[in-house]
Amino acid sequence: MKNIDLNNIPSFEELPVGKGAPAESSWGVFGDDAFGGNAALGCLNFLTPAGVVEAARLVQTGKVFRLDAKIGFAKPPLFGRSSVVHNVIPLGPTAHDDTLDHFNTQEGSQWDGLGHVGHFRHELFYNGVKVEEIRGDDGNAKLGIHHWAGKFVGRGVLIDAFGFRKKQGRAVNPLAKDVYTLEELKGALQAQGTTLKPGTILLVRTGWMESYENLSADEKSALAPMDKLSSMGIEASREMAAWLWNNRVAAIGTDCPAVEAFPFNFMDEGALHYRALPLLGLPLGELFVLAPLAEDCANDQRYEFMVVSAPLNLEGGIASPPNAVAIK
Ligand code: UVW
Repeated sequence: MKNIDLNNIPSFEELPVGKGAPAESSWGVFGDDAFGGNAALGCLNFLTPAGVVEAARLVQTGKVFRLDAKIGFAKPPLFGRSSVVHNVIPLGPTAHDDTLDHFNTQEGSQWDGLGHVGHFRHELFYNGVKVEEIRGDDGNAKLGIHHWAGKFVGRGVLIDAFGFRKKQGRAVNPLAKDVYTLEELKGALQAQGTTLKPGTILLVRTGWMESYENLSADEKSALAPMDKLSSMGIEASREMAAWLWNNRVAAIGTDCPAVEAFPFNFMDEGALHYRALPLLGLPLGELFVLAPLAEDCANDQRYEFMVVSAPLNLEGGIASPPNAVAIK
């Protein structure tokens, strides 16, 4: 495994560094050999043992906030994904197993892994991994979610973009397509008195989950298909990608369906999904539960905490429920 000097990471403006790597990509920064190496971690390389120790120091009240929703909360799941079926199987008079049928790792709260989305023009995934390597006999060995299974721990920061906009007296409807701009995120951070430090797991509250939870069953069904869904999300610009990279953000998790506003044009190279996953190796988190955490942060004015996320230890996995908690 290549030893990475975190003090010597190129700035966004200096990217790319790898031979033949696409513009605005971090390919090669974390090593070329993704097998068991650092490249499979992408920006999770910004999470270090020293960062974990520092994050643990943020634990002061002992309050724990679960960041993923109950499995099956989205009825039906968004984007036409399959509905999970939970079966309790009697083993004997007083014992049981249980199984989950049709479980899609992105049916609800999720981290998008680096095998989820490749770059449509380059036809390559993060660090130049080919689609055959994701789907073929390799079993997604290079970019599987299993690489993240014991790595996703560090300092978390919440940007309450939803709360910030409401405080300014501005209208906000998270269920309609609209963008939280980079300037807004910076403004919210400043208002909160929080700064980004290298190796931050950044959480951004858009308000989408609470708005969704307030809908009737029929309204939830109506908005679930890909061509019906709309959502607020964060700006998907070069400047946003540069800001995230230059601040050494390790991952970004949000409470909306796509991190960026939806719908977005899948043939637009400027979409955050392309900027983040195949180009920067930045994990994207969606449909997180952030409202209770935001309320607590507003109460004690502390928007930083420890995040512990244990993605499924699934060899070759494409995505995973975050299995995450924030600890304050
Ligand atoms: C979409 O943008 C379709 O979201 P996901 O990352 O869940 O595929």
